[in-house]
Amino acid sequence: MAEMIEGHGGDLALAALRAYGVTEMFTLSGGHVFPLYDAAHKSGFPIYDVRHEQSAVFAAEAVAKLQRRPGLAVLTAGPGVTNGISGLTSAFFNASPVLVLGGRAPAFRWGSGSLQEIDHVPLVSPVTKYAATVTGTEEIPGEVAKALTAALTAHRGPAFLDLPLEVLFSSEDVAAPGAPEIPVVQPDPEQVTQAATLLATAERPVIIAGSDVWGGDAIAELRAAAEALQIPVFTNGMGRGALPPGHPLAFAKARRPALNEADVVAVIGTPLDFRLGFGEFGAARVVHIVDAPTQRAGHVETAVSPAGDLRLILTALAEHSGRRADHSEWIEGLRAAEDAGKARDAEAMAAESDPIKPARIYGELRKVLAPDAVTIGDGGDFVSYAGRFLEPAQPGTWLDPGPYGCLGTGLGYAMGARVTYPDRQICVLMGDGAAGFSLMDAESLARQELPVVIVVGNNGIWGLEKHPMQAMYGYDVAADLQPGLHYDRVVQALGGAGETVEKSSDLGPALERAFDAGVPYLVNVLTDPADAYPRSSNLA
Ligand SMILES: Cc1ncc(C[n+]2csc(CCOP(=O)(O)OP(=O)(O)O)c2C)c(N)n1
Ligand SMILES: [Mg+2]
Repeated sequence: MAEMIEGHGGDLALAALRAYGVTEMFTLSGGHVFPLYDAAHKSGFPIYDVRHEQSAVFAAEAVAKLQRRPGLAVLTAGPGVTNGISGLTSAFFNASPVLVLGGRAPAFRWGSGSLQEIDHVPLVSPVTKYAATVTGTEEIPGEVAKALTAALTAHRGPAFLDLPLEVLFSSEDVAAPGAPEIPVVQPDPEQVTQAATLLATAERPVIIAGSDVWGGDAIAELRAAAEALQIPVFTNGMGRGALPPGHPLAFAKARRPALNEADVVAVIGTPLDFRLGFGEFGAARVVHIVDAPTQRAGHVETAVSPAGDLRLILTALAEHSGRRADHSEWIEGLRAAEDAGKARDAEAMAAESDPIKPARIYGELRKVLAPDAVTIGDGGDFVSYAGRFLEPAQPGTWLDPGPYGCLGTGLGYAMGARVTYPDRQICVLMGDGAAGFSLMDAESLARQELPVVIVVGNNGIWGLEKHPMQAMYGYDVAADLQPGLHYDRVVQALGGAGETVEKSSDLGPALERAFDAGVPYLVNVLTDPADAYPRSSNLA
């Protein structure tokens, strides 16, 4: 006989969540969701709270991205849920298995004008894989299981459930949920063989690997495939660091020559979107390897597009036994371009200038970051530089907002990262504009003893908007911030610490102090507002 669980809706939800490996919730208080808090409080399930609901969803997303298991945000009815929609949308674009549990005005008097009465489901349906209202207390475990199964099935993504007040507060005695069963998407073996043949026989093949390779736990299989077929690998998103920086097939700087000259480009686990020039690589044939048929590109013609579990597909590529072209000359040529790019970067990262240029900040940061440090980008130009100058040494350590490009992920992602890794360096690279979205959560981090380092590239402008607007119109509006502001003092006022840096020689010691501080610490670096990230193409 199935084991029974008994309790109010909060107890039932938590029992189901635990079965799927959820170990904490991120939330901002509201009476509609009290039973979820009660269940957590009684059973020692950690609750982390924030100052804006979007930080709760971003924190849950960081947990989902870093740990490849569901992240949970609990949001109160109405504005709690609507404040979380940018977070849900980011999770949707990033294939992050986030579950948002929302409170909901009582069903029994729906339409009478209860506080915060709104039907959330139509609002969140377009940006979730599963969205439903739970109509009875006894249905809670089954609905949580359905939502999490959808979230964890490739192509992964967020799910949403809302729980009417009386459904969550009532008690029931129901069967405990069984062990999770996540379906594996089987690729078509013909297509996989076709892809393997194309790559093995190409003269100048390139692999670009993205977030789903990490999310699908296929990093080792990617490496095996690249090594077996001898193909240079570029990465983006959570794929960064998939091959360690010193690996003979790991490339970052030679992207332009690689994509201009390649005859076959395999894009694995990432969409053919603006980050990849929409999948047009000159004369190259494109192999698009995706984790589910829904992810095949509709806007560009591909040579072949195997869809299914990336571990299975990449293992098949590694085991391909047909004819292979020799790629060593191609790899050597790219290595020369890579080395030249690295030398240029090293020069920029060491350059003295007054005011400081962002490149120098990353030069100093690289000296103090441990190989397993988690770095988080939240901003415009300052984060483009982070993407260029920081080289994650391990996969699953770089968090960017992804193709939805939502500013404001910073401190939410930092909270999720700190909860995931209590002892690693966690470092947010933040624009001064981006700081406005989440800096208040320095209070949440300080109060809950979650130290992180925040490095603000403070150019006094919305740089990524001001420079293009100047170039386009010869003037700019709505692109200025107050120059020289002391964002470090904001964090000090909220229970953390920090300092302002104006000279490049002061950067190193300031960063050392920041990582040793044991409290949220903001290093406010005044940078050159005239410096603009060079954007000559949408491959940036
Ligand atoms: C929520 C949201 N609002 C607006 C934008 C548009 N946007 C993209 S980058 C950017 C400027 C960011 O400025 P800052 O954080 O100071 O970084 P900087 O470019 O100055 O280095 C803006 C406004 C966005 N991506 N997301
Ligand atoms: Mg700025």
